[in-house]
Amino acid sequence: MTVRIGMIGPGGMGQAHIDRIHSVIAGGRVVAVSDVDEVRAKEVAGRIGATAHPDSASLIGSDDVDAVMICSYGPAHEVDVLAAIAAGKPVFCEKPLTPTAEAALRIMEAEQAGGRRLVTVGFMRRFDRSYRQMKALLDSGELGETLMVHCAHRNPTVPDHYTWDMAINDTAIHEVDTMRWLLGEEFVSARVDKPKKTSLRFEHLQDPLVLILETESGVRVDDEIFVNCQFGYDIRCEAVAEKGTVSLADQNAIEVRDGSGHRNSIARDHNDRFWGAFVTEVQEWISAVSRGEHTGSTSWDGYAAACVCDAGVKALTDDGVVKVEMIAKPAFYA
Ligand code: ISE
Repeated sequence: MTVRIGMIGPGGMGQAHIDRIHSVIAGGRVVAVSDVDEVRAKEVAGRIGATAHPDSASLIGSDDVDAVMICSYGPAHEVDVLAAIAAGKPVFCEKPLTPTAEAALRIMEAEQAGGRRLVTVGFMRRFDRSYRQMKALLDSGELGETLMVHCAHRNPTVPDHYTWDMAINDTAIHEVDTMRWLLGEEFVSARVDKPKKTSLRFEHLQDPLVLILETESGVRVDDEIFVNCQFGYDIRCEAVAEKGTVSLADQNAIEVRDGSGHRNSIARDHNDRFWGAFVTEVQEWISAVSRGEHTGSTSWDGYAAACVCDAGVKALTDDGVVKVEMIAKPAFYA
């Protein structure tokens, strides 16, 4: 069976997913698109032989669409995720599921009322080979208990529409989810350290910043967020355990040795660095949809990440440690 996918918001991320689905991923085809920019929807639809819908509601309701992929702007996600749940269709929603925990809670309530897990959140790092190897080692217990994790998330730059809070709820949210998954526990508090700011980009951003999180058992995670670092897309992670450490290695495929020295390349963006993770993530989602199953992160993961980000955003404006407020995990997501 070919899963007929309706894509909402085929911007950069959406078009990268379309390319993957139509080239290396099996079992799915994007048959419908919609976008707030109708010209773009028609252009993308024309290029891939899909139908352009005038709006997301008509795409979700279409009998030709089996499953929905949402790649639009974060604040637009809630209404479309709720519509997909109401239509009983599996929905893959790019992160953040919603920019606030309150909105994610409404999604969880609707999904539970429908009685079926339909929502998958696009937290692709869980599918990255290196993070998976790191998790397998930590879970084996060989290094003892994990005590601390040092992360860095550096972007060469960010677009003009990037607002001050996005450092937490659009960028650090990746580490928030990946660390919840890696450590298998929830965060209880957040604090933000604000170092000297780079002069090379927007005045309205605290860039860089360091988000410091603590888990239920006391593991401390620090996450350097530097979204205008200029030089490349640089993702680092080192877990410190009782008997050793484990880190992500450099992700370069080749090393060059010549008259200028010995060097390797640095990824330019997330599609470059996490290409393999995106392919595995979307392939697993399409395969699960065709079997009538659910895979990947749930609405609970989207909600839990939003709760931590809400605390992080508060810690960015107020000083000091902010408690993470979260409901108890519903049995539906156990
Ligand atoms: C962007 O939305 C992403 O998801 C990227 O992975 C992240 O590095 C970037 O900071 C975000 O703005």
